[in-house]
Amino acid sequence: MPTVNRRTVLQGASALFLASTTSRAEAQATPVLRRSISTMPLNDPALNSYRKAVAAMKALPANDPRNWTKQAQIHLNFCPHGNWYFLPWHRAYLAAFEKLCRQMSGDNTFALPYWDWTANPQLPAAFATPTYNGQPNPLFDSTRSSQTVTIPSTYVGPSVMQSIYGETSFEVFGSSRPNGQNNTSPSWQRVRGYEGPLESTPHDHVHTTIAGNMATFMSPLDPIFWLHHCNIDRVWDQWNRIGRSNSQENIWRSFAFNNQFVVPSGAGTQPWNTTVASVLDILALGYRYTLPLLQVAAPLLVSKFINPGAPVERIKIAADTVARINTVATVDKRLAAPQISAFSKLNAALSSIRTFSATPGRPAVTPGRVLLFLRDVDPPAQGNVDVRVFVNNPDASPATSTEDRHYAGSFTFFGAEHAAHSGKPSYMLDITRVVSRLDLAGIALTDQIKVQLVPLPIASAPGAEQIKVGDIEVAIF
Ligand SMILES: [Cu+2]
Repeated sequence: MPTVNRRTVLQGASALFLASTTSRAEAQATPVLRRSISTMPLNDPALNSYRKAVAAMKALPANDPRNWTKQAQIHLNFCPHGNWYFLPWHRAYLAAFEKLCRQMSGDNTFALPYWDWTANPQLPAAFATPTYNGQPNPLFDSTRSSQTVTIPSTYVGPSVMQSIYGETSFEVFGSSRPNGQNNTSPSWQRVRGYEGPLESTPHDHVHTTIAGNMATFMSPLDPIFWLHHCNIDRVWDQWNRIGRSNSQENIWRSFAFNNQFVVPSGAGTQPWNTTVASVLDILALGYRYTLPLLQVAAPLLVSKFINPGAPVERIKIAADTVARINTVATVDKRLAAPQISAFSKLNAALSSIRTFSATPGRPAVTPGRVLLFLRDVDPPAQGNVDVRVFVNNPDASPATSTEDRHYAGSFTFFGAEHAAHSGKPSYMLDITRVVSRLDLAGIALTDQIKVQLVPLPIASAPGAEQIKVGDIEVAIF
């Protein structure tokens, strides 16, 4: 017979307490399940409700806060990108929108579907046709690069996601604190830090590959926006579920998002103010995701010259010793040409190694990692490029495979036309895996780390000419 101890009794008591409060709180107490759109037939109740809600929001007067364009303007006016508010802000934005969809569709159990572009990289069929059942399809957006657009696996494939799930520091996984942040003033919301791999790779690339509205800060005009961000939110949830921790820092957790969102109230709406800390528990927010999933990658092999716990060393590649990319790295102006002969190549030599001390604005990083920082990147004056990053591959060219053992990742420019964020975009790539791979292959790295940048034109965004990188730094934590 099992021993009834004090703890069991307490658990029983709290379960009873929960049961009684649940019955009072009713529907809100049961989190809705956000499901993958790839499992849904075209007439799935969730898709029917979504179509109904979107059509109703598009039909509302322009001054109604639920009006479709008004909802997109929330993103235009407030969205943080390139800093650690990126994930929690978009989570709150989606949670409020999902509630509005319930009100507008009359479906009280509506849950936003997500688009798992890793498993199903083609734009979901429900969004791709101008009509549905003989009526205009509210989920269609004619501005996309194509209605059969497929996101390349270089940006969203399993190996990209595996290394993202392998990140152990929140500020690498979910982008870093704004440069210099030292308090919770709302003015930090759109100050740039470093974009981490989740934001710069799958997130930005899905936006720019779909193009049209999706490539701008009015991207929520395209109904696929909400399913794309739902998947980003799911990736964050999965990352937490495999035991990774969010930042514990007060300047992150206590940060407030005030006067930005609205939620239903009766037949109308009311403002909804929230904080980062209040959106960390998705069950409390009223939803959950299907259970996982994850094949977690084996722990990263940390190269023998990386000494966890040692003072952080950084290899600063000073701007004056590095050929600035505008002089050596020019993308062919004839972007439509099938052969892109001109490309950028940046061979940056190690110039100095110094002891690094943490300063405000510097991400907190788990020891034993090698990070590459690309600071103050000037986007192309027009159009967009995909910038592939290689380590120690002097032969890198547009033809070099992303399967190449020197390949470290890629980034692009999302919303660069919109100057709302202070500072130029900066990116952060975790090159621990690449460095370990090269080290294991016997390629000496201790005395030189060279970085090659290969910008490639994006077919949907012709016109790009060149980019400039203000500063490159390799830091060993
Ligand atoms: Cu986005």
